[in-house]
This record gives sequence, structure tokens and C-alpha cells, in this order.
Amino acid sequence: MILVTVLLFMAVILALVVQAQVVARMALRFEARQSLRAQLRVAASEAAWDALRVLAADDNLQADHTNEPWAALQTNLLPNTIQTAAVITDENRYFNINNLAAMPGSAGVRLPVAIVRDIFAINSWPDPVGETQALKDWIDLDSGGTREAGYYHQARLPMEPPNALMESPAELSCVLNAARAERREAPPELTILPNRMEGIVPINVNTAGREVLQAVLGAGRSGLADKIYRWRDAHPVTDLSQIMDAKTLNALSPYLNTRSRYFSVAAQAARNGQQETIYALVCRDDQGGIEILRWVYR
Ligand SMILES: [Ca+2]
Ligand SMILES: [Ca+2]
Repeated sequence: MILVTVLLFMAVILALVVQAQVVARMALRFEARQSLRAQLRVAASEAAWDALRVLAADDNLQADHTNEPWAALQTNLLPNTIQTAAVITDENRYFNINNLAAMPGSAGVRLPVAIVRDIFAINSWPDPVGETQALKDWIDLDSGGTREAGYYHQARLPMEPPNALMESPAELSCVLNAARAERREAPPELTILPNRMEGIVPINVNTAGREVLQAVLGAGRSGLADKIYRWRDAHPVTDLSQIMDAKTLNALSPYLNTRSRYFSVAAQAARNGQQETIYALVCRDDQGGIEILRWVYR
């Protein structure tokens, strides 16, 4: 009986020791993962800063195009075997959804709603007028419109317009999918910028894709879009008067520029199958100075 008790006691002790070892090993592994995670975040941050230094060193601030050094993918293998990659995207190649809150200063200039409607139409959304109205009412300061708070109450949707500028892609997606049965990604031609300084954030004619360019120029100006494409294949547009006459320029000037102010940076660091990513949105001023607007770890 005593022998059985002793054996049982030893078995319990052994089980406890094994369990303690397993727990200790798990804790060590967790600590190693956390430590690598911290190292990866530092490496990703440094990769993002290196990319931003190249952006700040741009020697031509009057024109921005994708053959400039800042637009190239930057990769690095660090002495501690962490691999990093950083890429800068010119956000002025897209149309800023917050432009819907602005009114062009002079008559005869195309309205932001017309451009956004064209972007939805190009992407074959079912109701470009309704989708644009939903975004406009969400952002604009007034409460008069078919997609203001009353619309959401009536449809029993648990949300209502903040009547303020949009802040994130998640917010844009939420508004667009509020009443949709099937979730859909926002059109890739749209971006979300804080436009604090200017009423309308222009697109960059040197970097904008054909769909954005076509939507901004409007129907009937496909010849101009072709001309811009031909011009920038040979050399960047440095002055808008190079590609359009004064009358056309007058009608489109709030929407077009040859340079960019907003850029996003995606930087990633990886080792042993573990990775950390940073996404940043920055604003570059006329002297090349960089201000960080968003800095998110993903
Ligand atoms: Ca430049
Ligand atoms: Ca509103």
C-alpha cells in the first residue's frame, strides 16, 4: 500500500515537472516571437524612413512621375538576416473622395459629384448616382439630401452620416456596403485624403491611371487623355499648358496638377516566416518637407 502511494506520489511529481517544462518552453517561444516582432517593427520603421528620405530628396518638386527614384521598390537584407521591402505610392494618382465636400471656386468647372459618378460607372456599379449621393451626404456638412440620417433610420441601418471628412478606407467601405447584400470593394480609383489646405485635392496628370484621368476630364475629352498619355510616355508634363488650351485648363484647373503632395508608404520586414508591415500616409510640402499623417502597424 505504501509502495503504491509512493509510486502515485512520484507520478504526480513527474507530471508536474513535465508540465512546468512545457509551460516554460511555451513561454520562451512566446518571448522569442515577441522579441522578433519588436525587431521586425523596428526594421520595418527604418525601411519606411529610408523610403521617405528618398522622397524628401526629390530634386524636382514641380513634376512627379513614376520614373523618379522615390517610386522604385527598395529592398534590403540586414546583417541580422531580416529582409525589408518598402514601396511608395503617389496618392495623387487617385481621386480624393473628400473632394465631394468641396465646391469649385468658379462656375463652369466640373463638379466633384460628376467625377465620382463617372468612376462608379467605369467600374460598373449598379447605381452611380445613388452611390455618389451616399458618399456626398456622408461627408458634406448639411443634413439635406436623400442619403442623410433619415435614410439610414428608415432602412434600420445602425449608422448615420457624421457630416465630416472621411478618415479611412474602412469607413468608405462601410458606407458603400451599408445596404448591399453582397460586399464589394471600393473603386480602386478612389483614395481618402485629409485635404486640409486645399478645397479640392488635384490628381497628378503624370501618374494618374487612364480611368481616373477619363473620369476627371469627362466624356468627350478622350482625345485629351490620349494626348496626356503620349506626352508623358516621352517626358513628364511640367506645366499643364503644355497639354491643353487655356479654356480647357480653366474648366479643369482645380482637379489637375503636375506634381503630388500626398504619398503612402508600405514597408515590410520579415524573417523565419514572421512579418510586420507598416502603412503610412504622408504629406510633402513645397520645400520637400514631410509630415506624417497616419502611421499604422498591420
Ligand atoms: Ca519629382
Ligand atoms: Ca451630410
